[in-house]
Order: sequence, then C-alpha cells, then structure tokens
Amino acid sequence: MQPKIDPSRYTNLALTDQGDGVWMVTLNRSQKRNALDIATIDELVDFFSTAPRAGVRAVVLAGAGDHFCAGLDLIEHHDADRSPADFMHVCLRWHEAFNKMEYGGVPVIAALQGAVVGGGLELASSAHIRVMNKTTYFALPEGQRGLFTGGGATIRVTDLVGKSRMIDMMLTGRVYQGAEAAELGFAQYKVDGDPLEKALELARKTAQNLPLSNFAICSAVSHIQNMSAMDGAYAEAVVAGVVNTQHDARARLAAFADKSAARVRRNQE
Ligand code: 1HE
Repeated sequence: MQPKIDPSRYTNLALTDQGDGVWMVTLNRSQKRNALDIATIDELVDFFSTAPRAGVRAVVLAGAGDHFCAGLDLIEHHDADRSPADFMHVCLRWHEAFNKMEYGGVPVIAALQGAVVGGGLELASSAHIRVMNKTTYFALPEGQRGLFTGGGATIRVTDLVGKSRMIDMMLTGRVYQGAEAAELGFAQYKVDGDPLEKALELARKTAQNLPLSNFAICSAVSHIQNMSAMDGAYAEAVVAGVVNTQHDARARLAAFADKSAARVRRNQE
C-alpha cells in the first residue's frame, strides 16, 4: 500500500501540500535560526524516506524566518557533551537524511535566504536545485568553532565549488554572497524577489516530467558520479534502457512526431 504523508506527525518541519504532487518542507525553528538538532534530522529522514513512495513529485525545501539554516545545533551539541562514537552516529544520521534527499529520485529545490552556513550548507548542497537572492550568504564556520564538517560537505560542497574554495572557507571563515556566489555554483538561480516563489515555480515545472525520468535524474546522476567512467557509462545505458522505453513516454514522443509538442527555442532577450 502506498504510504501517505501526514503533516501532523512532524513538529520541527512544517509540511504543506501545494497540489499536483508538490510539497513544501519548511525547517520550522526560526527562533533557533533553523539549527539542525537531532529531532529535525529524524524528521528529514522520515519525510525523505516516505516521499518517493507517497506520490511526491517535487519538494521545495525552505527555512522559516530570515535565515535558511544555521547548521548544527551548537547548544544541543554543547549540552550533550558527546563521545566520539556518539557524534559519529549523529553524522551517520545526517548522511541518512541527506542521502535520501540526493539519491531518493524526487527533485528537491532549496529556497535559500539569509544564512546558509555549516550544516545548513551541507543540507542545501543535498538539494538538486538551489535558489538564492541578495540576502543569501554561504559559509563554513566550522574552523572558528573548533569543529569539522560532518554532514557531507567534504563531498557535496567540494562538488559545487571545489576543494580549494572549501578549504579556504573553513580555514578563514570566508563568506560568499551575491552574484559571485551564484557564478561559483553555490546556487543555480539568483532572483531579485523571494527565492521561495522561484523554487515553487521550478518545482511545479519539474513535477510535469514523468516520475521515472525524474527518478533517474535525481538518483542515477549522483550514483553514476561515484562510479568509474566505464561502470558509469554502463549504468547510464541500463538506466536509459528502462527510462527511455517507458510506456508513459510514448504519448510525448508521439506529440513530437505529429508536431504538437513544444520545440526547444532560445530564450527571449
Ligand atoms: C543557534 C544556532 C546554532 C543560532 N545552534 N542555536 N553554525 C554556526 O556556527 C552558525 C551559528 N549561528 C550564527 O552565526 C547566527 O545565529 C546566525 C548568523 C545564523 C543568525 O544570527 P542572528 O543574529 O539572527 O541570531 P542569533 O542572535 O545569533 O541567534 C538567535 C537564536 O538562535 C539564539 O538562541 P536564543 O535562545 O539565545 O535566542 C541562538 O543561540 C540560536 N542559534 N544558531 C543552536 N547553530 C554535522 S557537523 C556540522 C557542523 C556545523 O554545522 S558548524 C556551524 C554551526
């Protein structure tokens, strides 16, 4: 039986059904600048484990208030006085949440405002598309706090902006923002208005694609990146064999053949 998303089961995340399979997931602890405590990570694992089987076709991930996410809940971490093993398990739980996002097969579009820092950047970099505006800024303050990244930044942030930039950010606390941040690859879109509106527009657009195509785009690309070129090319062929012969694609191909489908045109200038 297909599982259902029940928003009333979540407290640190606010979930709203936007229609047509699009869901908005909002980190809902603005009084703590949406810092990631264990309860929030657990809810992220829960939602992103269920979403692919619950008919969710695209997700907008947002943060309540002026900041997207302040990273690891430093107060919880301080109070818990964790052992190395305890914190290793915390990180593994973060990875579970972020891997479900990146490899789950459902497009995740992050709407980023204000601080996207530390674990907040790790969370944002697990989304497939990021939208920023002029308030958005990116940093890895771990070095200054006596910490190290533990939520996958060494993989995902280096993937976005490169190893040398990530090392500089961690060593010096360098902050990236504005056009420079977008050009470097922290976000694919920089908008003048509210990133949430653009993220919703993009989510609605991606939700029009066939789910199996989106599954491949939002799962196979990441998996294949982890493979050798030979194995990746082989896996790509296998995935394409399944996706490109799907029954539901026939109507789209027929529309192209009978010239009723939209053509790909250059943008208006
Ligand atoms: C928090 C956190 C937090 C705010 N954990 N409680 N992350 C950081 O080093 C970033 C730390 N946070 C900040 O630098 C600033 O809070 C912000 C730039 C995000 C926002 O500034 P501002 O002036 O709007 O808010 P504030 O007054 O600093 O904080 C408001 C409240 O949020 C306050 O709580 P209150 O009960 O005193 O009102 C803060 O304590 C609380 N708050 N950020 C807990 N992060 C898997 S390893 C990942 C490692 C990392 O992520 S390291 C990076 C950690």
